[in-house]
Amino acid sequence: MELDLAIRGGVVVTASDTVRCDVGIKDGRIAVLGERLKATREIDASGLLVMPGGIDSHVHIAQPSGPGVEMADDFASATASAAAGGNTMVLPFALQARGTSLRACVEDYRRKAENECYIDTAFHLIVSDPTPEVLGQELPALLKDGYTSFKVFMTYDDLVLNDRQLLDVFDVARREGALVMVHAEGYDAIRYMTERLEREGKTAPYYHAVSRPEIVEREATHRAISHAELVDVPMMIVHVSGREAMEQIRWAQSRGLKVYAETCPQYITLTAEDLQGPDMDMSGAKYVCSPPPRDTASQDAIWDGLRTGVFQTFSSDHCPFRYDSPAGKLNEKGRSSFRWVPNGIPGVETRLPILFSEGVAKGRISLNRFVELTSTNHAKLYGLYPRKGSIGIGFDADIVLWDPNRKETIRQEILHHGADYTPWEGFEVTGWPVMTLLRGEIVAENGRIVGDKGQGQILARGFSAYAPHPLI
Ligand code: DUC
Ligand code: ZN
Ligand code: ZN
Repeated sequence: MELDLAIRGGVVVTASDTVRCDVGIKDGRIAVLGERLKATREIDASGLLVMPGGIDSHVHIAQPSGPGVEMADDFASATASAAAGGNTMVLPFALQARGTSLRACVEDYRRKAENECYIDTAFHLIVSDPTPEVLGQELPALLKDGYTSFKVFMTYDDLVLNDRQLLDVFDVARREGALVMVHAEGYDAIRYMTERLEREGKTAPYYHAVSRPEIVEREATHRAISHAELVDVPMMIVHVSGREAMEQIRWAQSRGLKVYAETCPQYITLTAEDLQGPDMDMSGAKYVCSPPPRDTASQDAIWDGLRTGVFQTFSSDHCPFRYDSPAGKLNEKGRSSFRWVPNGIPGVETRLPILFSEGVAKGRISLNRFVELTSTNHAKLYGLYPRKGSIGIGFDADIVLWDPNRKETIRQEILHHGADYTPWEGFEVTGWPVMTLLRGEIVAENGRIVGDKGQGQILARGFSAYAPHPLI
């Protein structure tokens, strides 16, 4: 067979193996793993790791975020940023605004993404208005069209579902074989805390963290687990921030429940103190995200969960807003109270370097676990396996070449996102992506985007390997 491309001399790392071999690519897919492969084009990967491209299964792109507030990324800038950070696929959300059709929302997001993406994309849904029409017709039809996972919220005025609605949505997921993702923070407890803090004049960004303590996340996590157990449906708890919620998940897993969990870079590197800024000032808004980062003991707990298998995925929860902008963190109302500071931080480009550096380079997790947490499990959980998520015959040639020894300092000026800051300014890492290939074509090389907008496809997904369809 004449190969189109051979990646030669690197060390191939998958979730299970670490092997020195060449990778032969034909028609955008991996065709051969072998020694001394020849091809029309060759890439010298000596000294580099050859890993499946990162899959970030939790990002927000161009999502409406309240009156006058705008996300800092469109699909072009978000996917360029992701590619520069070693990713070959992202899974953003198509959010249903209340009172609107889920199908119309999805079509709207697709139009925004069409011909704009540098890497592959597939949408999760967000269900905010589970009407009989949505539950009975729209959701089942969309699941059949390849939108096989959806997120529900237990907080936020415009998104929160009550317990009965959660049960009804879980029931559709069970019947249809979808994977349901849950934002587990309790709405009423947060409202109570927010109003109490505001009454006391505690309105600085730091109080965002005080308004949603671990108890609030633990309670909602337990409630979501109980509902999922009652309905008998698999569930993914996203963006787990610390020990308390994690202990609920570990307990559920130890009882054999199909409860999966995700954590994010902010929960191993940031703390609530970051929200204080140098002087309890507005700069703390740069770190406002939900759930908020906790403390160093929580970080240790999260590492324990990453090591021991409580967590299946490590995602960025990229949710970018500009800091110094009336449409971002410093919007007029945001200056008056933490309640109005948009929740979310940028991170799609820095996810892999942070986990590699803090995890692999510091000896906390193995290389194979790194691949599993950043790529393979995302593909398996969200119905993309065995097309994505590993280096093996027949997989898409979505590959990152990684220099495990390169030292970098994360700085806003080297990143490609649309935000005007990074929460990790000055953070030093060991290990950096040097080349990202999508279906065998180079998209990013040494921090330069060399691919084309539209090179990425919008993919339909199969059912999750972790949420088997009841009829299979
Ligand atoms: N939940 C997310 O998943 N991302 C940003 C904000 C939020 O509440
Ligand atoms: Zn969320
Ligand atoms: Zn999110």
